[in-house]
Amino acid sequence: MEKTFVMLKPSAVTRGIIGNILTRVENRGLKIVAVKMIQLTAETAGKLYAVHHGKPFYKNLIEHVTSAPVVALVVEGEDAVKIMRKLVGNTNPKEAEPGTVRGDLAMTTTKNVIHASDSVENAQTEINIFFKPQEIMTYKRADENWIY
Ligand code: FUP
Repeated sequence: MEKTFVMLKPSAVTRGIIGNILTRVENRGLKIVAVKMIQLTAETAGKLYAVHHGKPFYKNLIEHVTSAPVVALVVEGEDAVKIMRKLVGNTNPKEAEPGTVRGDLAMTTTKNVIHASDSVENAQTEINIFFKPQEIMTYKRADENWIY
């Protein structure tokens, strides 16, 4: 089983679409093993988006993700990183396929409502930024034998 880091951005929290997005994750068969709502500081946002530091959109991005609370999650499943990325869709919602979170629920790249790690290595780094090991749960979904 693989773990990935997912974050519902202020554009999701303030629009009241947390449930809509989490339902998609759960319905797919992925398991939510950690969840918390937090107000990001510029420092934590800077750690998550370190690779983008200095890019033209960086300031807007940090401003957006610190503008209201976010919901941070650890999501587990077979190939969880790849599956979450497909579920999330293209970075630019205007290019994202219908059926994806961004393709159904967003209009602009800055306010594209969700983040999901792009590799297993980055997933581990990002999980460590937001969660202590004891905050990540282990349990069996009742429908696990029917998912796999
Ligand atoms: P993604 O992995 O799809 O979230 O996309 P990136 O890691 O490339 O970008 C991270 C975030 O930076 C995006 F979610 C939104 C922001 N961004 C922009 O605002 N403009 C861009 O051109 C690229 C990214």
